[in-house]
Amino acid sequence: MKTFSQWQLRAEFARRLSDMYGREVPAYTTLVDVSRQVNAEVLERSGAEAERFGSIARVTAERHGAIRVGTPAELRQVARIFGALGMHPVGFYDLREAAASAVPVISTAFRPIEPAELARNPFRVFTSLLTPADPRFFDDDLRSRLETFLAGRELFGPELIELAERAEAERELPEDAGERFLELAVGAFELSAEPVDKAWYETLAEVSAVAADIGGVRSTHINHLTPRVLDIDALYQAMTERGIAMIDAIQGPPRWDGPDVLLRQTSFRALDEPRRLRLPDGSVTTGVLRVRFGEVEARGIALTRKGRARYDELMAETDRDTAELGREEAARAAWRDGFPGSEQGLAEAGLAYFTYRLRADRPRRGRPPSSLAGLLAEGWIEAEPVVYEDFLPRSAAGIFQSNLNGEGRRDNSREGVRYDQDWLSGAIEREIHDPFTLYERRQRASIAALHLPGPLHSL
Ligand code: OOG
Ligand code: NI
Repeated sequence: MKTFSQWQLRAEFARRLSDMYGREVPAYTTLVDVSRQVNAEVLERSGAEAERFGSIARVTAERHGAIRVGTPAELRQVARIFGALGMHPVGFYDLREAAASAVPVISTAFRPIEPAELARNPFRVFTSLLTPADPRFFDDDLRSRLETFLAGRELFGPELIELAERAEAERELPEDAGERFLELAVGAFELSAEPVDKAWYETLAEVSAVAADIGGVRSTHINHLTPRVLDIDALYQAMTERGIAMIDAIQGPPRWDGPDVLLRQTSFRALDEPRRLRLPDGSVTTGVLRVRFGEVEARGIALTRKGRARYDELMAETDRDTAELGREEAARAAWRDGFPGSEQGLAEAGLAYFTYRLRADRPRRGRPPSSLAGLLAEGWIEAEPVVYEDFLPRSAAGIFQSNLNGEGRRDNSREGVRYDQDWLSGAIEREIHDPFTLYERRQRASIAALHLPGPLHSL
């Protein structure tokens, strides 16, 4: 009998979720279509160069999603479902601090961590947890009403959780069980038809639209699904030409002549969707809520800690110079002066991660040089960029904006629970992997696998 391995479950889950979301949010389908067109054009224009950051098969199937849950117990269930798919929590993001768009959540991303698994299917899900014990957002009364409401709902049924545990433990499922698991898992993230309690939803929306989205309803849903595109500037223009209004701009590094770095993203605002609302007198009416939106992204090279610090400085410099030069010009100037314009420059300055491998046409005689720089220069090895698999807090804060109408309400004078990475890891009851460590390990493993004689100096 056929079985589903973990990666097959992951790829199948991503595909079925995408089909479901496309039926529910037609603008998403437009985004996927336009991404495909743009990718085909880039492939034609640049050939093999276009696949430096992943094969076209990987990139075409590649998606990330975002979900939001209310309690540590719900988050642990999510971790089991993603664990079944070979996805592990990586990185910690605190979106409560973001200046203009603070939202009461902390987040991590579930994704594969092994290179072979990423190559098979890199599906990742940005996962946020509400922070009811942050008194800047919730007073004691609202916090306790919220916690009572959340304790009384069930997002994932026992059958789904049991199948997830089995898939995680056995690293595969027989065909029937796999089919059932996929059906239940995709179903858990569909938008529910159950009426929404209007007064309760609005109470939370006064604090934050994101709080209402998470804690104002008795179910959860995928709130966006993001295809990957090889030229995000071309995509932005094509979407605008089709009359779809995107958020102000593209988040992340600017368009420039140097290597693609980290992550660039853009999105369109949440759309009006008809929903059934329950009024205080018990009657049900139809209204509109805006909870789901579309996003698209381009991925580039993963930066080292040092590279990331440089990146953060350049973003700050861009902010400072924006008033004078305009954002695009300020960004271009900062990057031109402050960042290497080539992959080689990035490698030499230790700003980005690469994997190295022996070249087929390397010299067959003589002693190989004893440094990576020498090996590269004399044609013994070649470097391949490591693609960035994670998210950026600032872009994430920008993406949350797609859900926000007003600023919400916040009282900065009070302090509460310290929601840091250790706290989140304790809540999930799993280790949260450090993204830099994962990239570093990958670079090291590739150097070790060169099996060159003698000690090797790094660049
Ligand atoms: C998640 C926002 C973060 C991204 O791509 O940075 C995100 C959310 O809206 O729940 O998806
Ligand atoms: Ni996203």
